[in-house]
Amino acid sequence: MSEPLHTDRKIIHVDMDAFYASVEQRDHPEWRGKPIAVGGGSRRGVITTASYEARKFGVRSAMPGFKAKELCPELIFVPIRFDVYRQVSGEIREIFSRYTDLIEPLSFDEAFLDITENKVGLELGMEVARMIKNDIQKELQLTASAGVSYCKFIAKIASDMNKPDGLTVIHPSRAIEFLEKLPVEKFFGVGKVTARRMNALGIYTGADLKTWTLLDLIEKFGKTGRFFYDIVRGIDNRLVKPNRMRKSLAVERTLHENLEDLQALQAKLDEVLGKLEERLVKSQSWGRTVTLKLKTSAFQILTRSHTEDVVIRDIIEIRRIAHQLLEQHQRSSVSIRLIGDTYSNQ
Ligand code: TTP
Ligand code: MG
Repeated sequence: MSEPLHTDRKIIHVDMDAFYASVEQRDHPEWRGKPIAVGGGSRRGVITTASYEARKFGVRSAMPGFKAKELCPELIFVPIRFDVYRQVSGEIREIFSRYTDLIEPLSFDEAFLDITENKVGLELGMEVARMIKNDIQKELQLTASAGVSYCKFIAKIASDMNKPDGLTVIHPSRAIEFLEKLPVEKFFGVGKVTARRMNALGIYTGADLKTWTLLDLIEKFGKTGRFFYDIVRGIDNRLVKPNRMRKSLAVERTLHENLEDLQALQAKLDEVLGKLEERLVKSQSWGRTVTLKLKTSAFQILTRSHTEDVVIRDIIEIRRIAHQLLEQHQRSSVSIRLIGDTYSNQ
């Protein structure tokens, strides 16, 4: 049933350390070595990220500014400068392009690189990663962490393992053991809600996931179940797709007959969400907004959106929001001929 392991590729995942905060400390020497938070200075704002000095106090991305200040009274709030981060992101990409053209950016500060064949003719992925990190350090005065493995999933987890300034290689021969030990929270799409559900089922690590059949995983976790099934077995054949930074994922479906019954529409929404999850698992890109789209039998297009301040990183949470939007809307029992769902906005 499962596909063979393809372990002959070399993939690097690069992720900048405390990206916005590091750029601010680089450009403002007076903030170096100090706890800073980017954004969150307004009364109700949340912070985008914090310097490592601030993280020692427990300050984190997505935390309300007032709470961060409670944890770290010395905290300096600095304004967000998206234009500068976008510019630096371009400079980082230029460095990547010296080594390969197979670059898939996931956000301003992270990208996958396929360096199986690389422009500098190096054999070891680790050597290429080290050179990239060096270039970034020397030319941009910033640090990056890199993960190297034979597939995207493991490379991405590896880049997060020894932050900041980390370089972690997971050789294919160690992959299975590594995945078995991995806590479920590290798997794609598993946020707090899904982790709680898994824990309740006795699933805490990759090894626990592995004892489940494909059918049971699909039944409990939808399309993402198949991803879990494959990934704990080290199977991830997704290619590095150049220049494909996704802004949104959208799926919609025209119904065979107009529907106004909530339950019937919920079933259709589940189909749409299943398809969306399938694509989400492939792209593994995050968003903060879930949008429900409906077309009425009178061809009127209606959208209902919900945006969170922080990225929604949980598949069950995305489902819950979409269903809530539908329930709210269908209180007025409109006759519907098309239903769709979009997940967007990093
Ligand atoms: P991350 O790579 O998640 O975080 P980071 O680079 O700040 O820190 P780390 O060393 O752990 O990688 O995100 C990259 C940037 O995206 C981050 O600097 C700020 C922004 N961001 C938000 O705006 N909101 C968020 O919720 C998160 C997590 C990040
Ligand atoms: Mg980062």
